[in-house]
Amino acid sequence: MPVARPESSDSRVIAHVDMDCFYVQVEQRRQPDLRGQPTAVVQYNAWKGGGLIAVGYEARKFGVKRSMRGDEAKSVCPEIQLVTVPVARGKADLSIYRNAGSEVVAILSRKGRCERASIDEVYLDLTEAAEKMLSETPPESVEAINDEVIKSHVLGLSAEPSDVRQTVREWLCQRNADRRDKLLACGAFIVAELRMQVLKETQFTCSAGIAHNKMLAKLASGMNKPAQQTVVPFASVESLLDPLPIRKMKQLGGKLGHSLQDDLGVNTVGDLLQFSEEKLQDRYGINTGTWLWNIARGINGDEVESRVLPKSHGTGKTFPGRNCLKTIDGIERWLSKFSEELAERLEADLEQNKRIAQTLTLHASASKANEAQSQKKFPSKSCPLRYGTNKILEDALNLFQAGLREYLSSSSKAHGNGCSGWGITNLSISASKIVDIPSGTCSIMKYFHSQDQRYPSSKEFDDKEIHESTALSPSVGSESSSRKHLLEPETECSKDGTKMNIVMNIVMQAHLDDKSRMFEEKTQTSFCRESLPSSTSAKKNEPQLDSVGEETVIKDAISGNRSQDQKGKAFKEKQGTSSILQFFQTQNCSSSIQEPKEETVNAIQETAESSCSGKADDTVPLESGGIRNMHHSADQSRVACMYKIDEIDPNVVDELPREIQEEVRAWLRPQKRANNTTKRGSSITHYFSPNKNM
Ligand code: TTP
Repeated sequence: MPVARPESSDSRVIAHVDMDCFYVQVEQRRQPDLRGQPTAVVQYNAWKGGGLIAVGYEARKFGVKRSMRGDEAKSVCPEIQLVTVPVARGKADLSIYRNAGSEVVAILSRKGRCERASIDEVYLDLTEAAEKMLSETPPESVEAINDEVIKSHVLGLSAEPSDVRQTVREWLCQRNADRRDKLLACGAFIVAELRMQVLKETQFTCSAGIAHNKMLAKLASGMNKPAQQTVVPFASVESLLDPLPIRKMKQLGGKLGHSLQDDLGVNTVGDLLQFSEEKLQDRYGINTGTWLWNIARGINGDEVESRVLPKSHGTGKTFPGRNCLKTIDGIERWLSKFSEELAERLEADLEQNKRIAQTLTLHASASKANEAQSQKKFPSKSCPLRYGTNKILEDALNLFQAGLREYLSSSSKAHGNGCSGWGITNLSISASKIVDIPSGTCSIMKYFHSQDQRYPSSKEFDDKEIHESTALSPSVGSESSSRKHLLEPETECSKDGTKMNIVMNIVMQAHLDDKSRMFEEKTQTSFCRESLPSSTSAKKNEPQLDSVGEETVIKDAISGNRSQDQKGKAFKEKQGTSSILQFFQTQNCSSSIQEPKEETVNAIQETAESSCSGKADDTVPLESGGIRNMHHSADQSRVACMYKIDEIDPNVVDELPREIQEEVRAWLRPQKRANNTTKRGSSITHYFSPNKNM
């Protein structure tokens, strides 16, 4: 749903930079012989020459379009060079394009806040840089204006073709202009400079839109391509928006756009101007009504987020027509490849960027075997993400099974009889809710990562763990509302919360892994699904969707990775380790560890430091790497373990592996200083007390 945000200021300078025929440029850089030749990049599937996914501008002149297949492109442009996307694991491997996008982002982010919006698009907030230029070297003082700036398209300027350059120069340098337009003129200088730098360092061209908000900048960036930039002066906003087909606007391509057309007769953005805000609110609700009223006037307060790294990692494949997947074995084979790739990318993100992802989402589309199914979408499903190829595979399969059950049951209900046929035409998994690991956590992560993932945790999902994912895009895994504030990185407070979250996660997982290991040794029963052929493991783990009551539960996000020879070494060396386990035993927390049949889930809830958050009830679920349930409910076998960060007993640190004790102590110190009302000397029992008053 669109969110109506008032503009913080209409004197912002926002740029949207979009690479030109991006994959083609990447391929032309790899194979310089292709430069200047009509070129397109085609998908891996060779049917009819493969589907075109990127078309170079030379090929566009011949009428080649992205909607064509290679054979058709050849018929309209016999000289066209078709390059197949690189392939790995039987599917397209986009890493060269992703990495090329990162090169560009690194350059563009030099001048202001930078938001990577997709593999080849970036928003920049250049307000500060433009203000600096305006005060220090305003455009009229620049003696030799670079040609790239003069080539800017300034919307609303009218001039004879022979005078265009002079008219643009005059607009850029006008002394008496509105300050907001002067800032945009400075933005044009800065963006031209950045684009030239991108070309110099990467050999890629890009186009850009420069305006006072994201919406207008994005609209403008595609207006003059390739390798050009377009500025939207204040006075031109209305004429830009007026004729735009309403369905072309972001968020209006779907139902809302249809309703505007069918119910209100609104076909262009200009048509919207005739409706009052109240009328739009009456019809579409307060938020959407205001948002519509705003966009008709070019008002958009969305901030450029500071994000140079991707928001999510996703991988998938389409299986059109007869290639659709019809068996669980087939699904598993592909999920296995996807899991491997996703795990590799998550590892790289952790290693290079110190980030962890928290949500795994599975998306699928099913072919429509009958009328009932044609009305039903295969539901996307999410769950907390566990690291490691096999764990991702296991969880993805469980998500698939859960989605399939729902899909089939609703189809057969609608159909009134059994309906078991299914065929998957599109399958993907993604990792989202990516957060930074707070500084100082890295060595801890390394500690656990240096060891194998030998002991996976719970194999079964619970209804409360598998979330319906409403997001259509793989990049956005949806979360239940009670989890929305999990590991919010924005505030210092939440950073500390995250820090502790991770530490406690590790502590819990390490201990519970230890416990499960003991159990395993005792019973000679292997929980180690990785030791089984993946198909066996996955099938054995078909989810039993038991309910655990109303509380949202969170399973582990960070796997404790431990090698066989090192397993439990650090913990077993420590006599004190057992006290945490004992505590859980006495609290019945670990009762289900003893009973593998009573598979439940882990959830430990942590209360975020209320003094920071300003909300006493700001409970944050702590993702536990454990194996069994720690959840509080009327059922005493599930105990909620609540703690406050500021009440952490420093003694708990003694229970950690020696290698990381110092680091954790350092984290706790500022917490203690920050709150001198903290009760000291509380015991581990007190600290984990399930009955603690939050
Ligand atoms: P776009 O920015 O949509 O297009 P483009 O960069 O190829 O061309 P333009 O100059 O018109 O912006 O997409 C960026 C890349 O994303 C594109 O080069 C290939 C890839 N892509 C796909 O793989 N599939 C798709 O359906 C689309 C639209 C893009």
